[in-house]
Amino acid sequence: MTIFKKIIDRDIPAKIVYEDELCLAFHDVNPQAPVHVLIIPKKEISAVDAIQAEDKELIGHIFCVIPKIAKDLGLAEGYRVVTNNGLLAGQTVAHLHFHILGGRPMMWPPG
Ligand code: DGP
Repeated sequence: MTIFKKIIDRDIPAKIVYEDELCLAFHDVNPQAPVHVLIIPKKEISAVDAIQAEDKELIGHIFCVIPKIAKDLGLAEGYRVVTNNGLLAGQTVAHLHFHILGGRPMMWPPG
């Protein structure tokens, strides 16, 4: 079981900013920007690589929710959505998550 499943189950605390039947969003414990929120499916999907065709609606739903969260967090001027897939990309938690980063200018290319 991952740490994010424990957050979904309320076994460990998190600063939750959004929740519905399909997904949960909460502040990252190690923020890389003034605003750094993670949005995760409640379904246990380990990574982008593990997304199945049956998850299309769920993933689409998450991307419909992201702009609402960004607006609520005051990111009208722009924000970045990032997902790390696999070790080389720096994925450290094996539960699919999208980082929502904002509140400062973002560099490109990313590191
Ligand atoms: P990634 O490296 O893409 O797998 O991102 C995992 C993120 O999860 C990382 O930015 C730190 C965050 N994180 C890890 N453990 C916890 C936790 O227990 N609570 C919260 N809120 N965030 C966590």
